[in-house]
Order: sequence, then C-alpha cells, then structure tokens
Amino acid sequence: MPTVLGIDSSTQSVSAVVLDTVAGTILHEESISFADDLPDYGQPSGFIPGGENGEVHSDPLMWLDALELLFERLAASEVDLSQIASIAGSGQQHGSVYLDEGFADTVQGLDPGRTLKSQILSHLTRQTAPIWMDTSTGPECAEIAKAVGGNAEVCSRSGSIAIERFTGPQIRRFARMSYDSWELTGVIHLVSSFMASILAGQSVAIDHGDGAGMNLLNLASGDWDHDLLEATAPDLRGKLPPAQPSATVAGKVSAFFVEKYGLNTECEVVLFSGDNPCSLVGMGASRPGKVVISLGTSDTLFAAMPEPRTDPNGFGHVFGNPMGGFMSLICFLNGSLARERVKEDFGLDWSDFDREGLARTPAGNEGRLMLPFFGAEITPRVESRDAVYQGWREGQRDPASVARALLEGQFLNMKVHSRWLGVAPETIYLTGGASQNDGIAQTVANVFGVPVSRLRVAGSAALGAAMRAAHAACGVTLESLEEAFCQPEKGSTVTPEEGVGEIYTGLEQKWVSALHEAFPLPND
Ligand code: XUL
Repeated sequence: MPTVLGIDSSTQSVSAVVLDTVAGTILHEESISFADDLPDYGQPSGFIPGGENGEVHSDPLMWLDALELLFERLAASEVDLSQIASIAGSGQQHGSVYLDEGFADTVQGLDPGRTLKSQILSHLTRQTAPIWMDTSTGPECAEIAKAVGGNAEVCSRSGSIAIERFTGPQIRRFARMSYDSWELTGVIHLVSSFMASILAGQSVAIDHGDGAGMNLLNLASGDWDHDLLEATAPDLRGKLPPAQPSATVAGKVSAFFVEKYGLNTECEVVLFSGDNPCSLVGMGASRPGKVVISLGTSDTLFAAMPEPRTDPNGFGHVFGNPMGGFMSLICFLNGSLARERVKEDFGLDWSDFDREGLARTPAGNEGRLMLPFFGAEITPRVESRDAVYQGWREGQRDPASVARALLEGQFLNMKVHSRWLGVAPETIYLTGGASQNDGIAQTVANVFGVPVSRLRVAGSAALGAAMRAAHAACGVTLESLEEAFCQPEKGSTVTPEEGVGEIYTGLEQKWVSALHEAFPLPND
C-alpha cells in the first residue's frame, strides 16, 4: 500500500492504470475500446454516427458496460484489487448525462447480481449524452452571452466565452427542445461525475477542474454562478450537484464493486475530473512554471496558473487545476495538418524540419514570415483558407525558408496568444508526435527563450487520475509522484541558441503587425 487506480473515461475507450506508489512503478494498464470490445453499440468512435445539425451524442450505457468490462479484466489480471487504497478518474470534458430523482437511491443500492446498465437505464431522462464534439448550440451560446451582458462577462466569470460544446449551452438546448424531459430531470452529471457516482455509490459532486468547462462555474467563488444559471435554464441550480475541490474524497467505493470484483471496503473514491486537468497532473505540470505544448492534429498549450486570469480575447479556456489553483487550455487547430500541408506543397520531408534542415536558413528567417492558418483557426479566431506569406519576392518561396517560417509562425502564435496567462514559463514540456523532431524542439526553445524537454506520454489522463488518488486519499506527495512517474526523457532537453533572443523579439513584432493587417480584430 498504497496501490492506487486511475480510470480515464475518454471519447473512444475507458482505460485504467494501477500504480504502486511505494515502488514508483506502473503495475498494470488496461483499456476497453468501444470499437473493439463493445461493437454491438455501433459507436466505434465513441459517438452515435449520423448526428444532425452538429449534434454529437454518445450512449452513457456504453460507458457503464465498459466500466464493468474494465473491472472484469482487472479482476482477472495479476492485480490484487483488494490492495487498491483509492481510485480517482478522468472524463472527456463537457459531456453531460441527464438522470431522474430516483438515480440517487438506485446508485446507493446497486445490486451486484445485475448489470449497471440494467439498473441505470430507467433513470435516464435523456437517452443520449451530448459530448464535446457537439457543435449544435450556436443560438444558445448567443442567448446566454446576451443575457449576462456579453461574452467578455461570460469569460471573466466562467473562464471561457460561451462555447458550443460546453455543458451550459447544451443544457439550455435540451431544456428548450424537450421541456417535459427537462422537468423529469433531477440531476445533471458530467461524464466525470457520472462515472464517479457509480463507483462511489452516491450521486457525487462535480469537481472544479471539469466544472469549469460548463460556462456555469464562477471561477472566483468556486460555486455555480447565479446569473449564468438563470441565463441557461429554469430551475437549474436544483438539478446540479454541488461544485467541490477536485481533491475531495467522495466516500468509500460502492459495495457493488466490493462484492462483484473484490475491491476493499475501505477503498476511497476521489472526485473525478476532466481529462485535460488530469493530463496536466499526469505530465508533471500541475505546479506553475512548466508549460506543456502538445503537438497533434491540433496543437494545445496548457499550464498551471495560480490566479484565475482569463483570456481577454476569449480564445483560451480556464479550468480548475486538480492540484489547486487554475489551468489554461489553449487549442490551435492548424497543428500537424498545417505541417503536413507545407511538407506536401513544397515537396519537403520531415528531415527538412530537423536541425540540419533548419540550419539552411538563419533564425528569424531574415524577416520572412508566415501566418500559418491553412484553414479556420480558433486561436486567434480567423476564417482563413490559406497561409499568409510576407517578405519573399514574388515566386521565390524556397522550401527551406518556408519550413522555417511555418514553425516560427506556429510557435510565435502560441507565445503571443498565451501571454495572458501571466506565467513566464521556466521550462516547456513538449509532447505529441512531432516533439521528437530536434529542429522543432529547438525552434520552440528559441522562440520562447526557455529550455524544452521532451515527454513521451501515453495515457497521461489516467496516470494523472491515479496520481490524484494517491495524493488526495493517501497523502502521497506530489513531488514523489512526479519524481516516479513524470520524468522527461533522458538527454532530451534543448536550450535556446545564443543570441537569438533579440531576433525573435523583433520578429514577434513584425508577426503581430502582419496578423492584425491580414485579420483585423473588431477593435483594431
Ligand atoms: C477540451 C475538449 C477536449 C475533450 C476531449 O475543451 O473539448 O479536449 O476534453 O476529451
């Protein structure tokens, strides 16, 4: 002891990681994939195909079947489930489950002789759960923003402007379109608090980490915001669980899991949180100073923040940091798709983005720059169909300088649009496919002017959840958990090259002017 369990209920799977926090080792990992393990639901990507008008919904009963299958597999593995001291979890953010008043009683007396699905089915007042991919709530976002005095107000209270996938606008749409079912709804859970309720055998609170992704939580007070509730749906306060700190121990694990899978009656369940807040912990970046940049289809930047600052432009989001304080999440849609596009269009290969490839052009590219938005971007919010190039003579865009301009443009964009965080990064942790490329890592170090270390992370949300279980319920220190489970790859650190600081200060000014010229903001 303590052995702890982290569960990640994500879009395409439900996964588990078991940690031995004394030895500092991962004992076991397990994953149930909706495509491979539960094909009968016909939701291989985790949602019901063919949704109309931007609707993307999932079947919450599929998540329950996956949870049971996960415990069956864990019980059959080498892990002794009776040794697990605590469990915490992570859920895909923003998704919501609508249940009647009887849910609270049923979940308290779950019968191990029956499946979870068969016991919860009749308590759903909405058969499906809208998830984060849903974009159906444009009108609701506008109405909520108008009712509280504009998006700047929604953002300063809740950490984000009204966003289609966020839970508040989704709730408003449901209350309006299905008022009868709305009236039957006794409690609305997020994916995270729904799964935690099942494990804890009681309808548990929503944690501050995931709660901040609803456009309903007041960041400053840590409680539901009266005006946002009023602007969203009638009688909403009575249908929301309380909002509580992520480190809250909800209680002991439900007898259902003790009797059916051999968990210990003393095993504690810590509130679940969102996948991004849990990943922040799993990547060892939950204390301010480390910024994580994840390079994927979209690139994301996230960082811990001590204060609840919000993005004055409304591009970024603020969620609760499960370890206390707050975190930012900023998403850049033109990530690897933009890198692929330049590679294809200019006949490059990945070595052109590597150290030797980039050495063919000087840092700062002699002032040639790119606004790397090949399609619509959300940070900054611009409608674009192609990149904007500046500084080349007509018809003379050589591939080497375009490759450099792309990377410099992408990372300058991140630097400029993360400045509102008010946290000067001391180290950047780079992760995701392209992070292994030395030229890309060097460009990040040069543009931000700080060392960059590489993290190879698979399953950071489940890992972060398990670390939270150890920290909140068993008193294991964050330092020792990070030491054991979140070390950057050995020898992976790159530092800024000498003398490039001034070059990038100059280039940044030019780049920002080019941005404002090409895509003026309303108040430019
Ligand atoms: C964050 C978001 C996604 C989901 C994915 O705002 O929508 O990252 O959390 O699971």
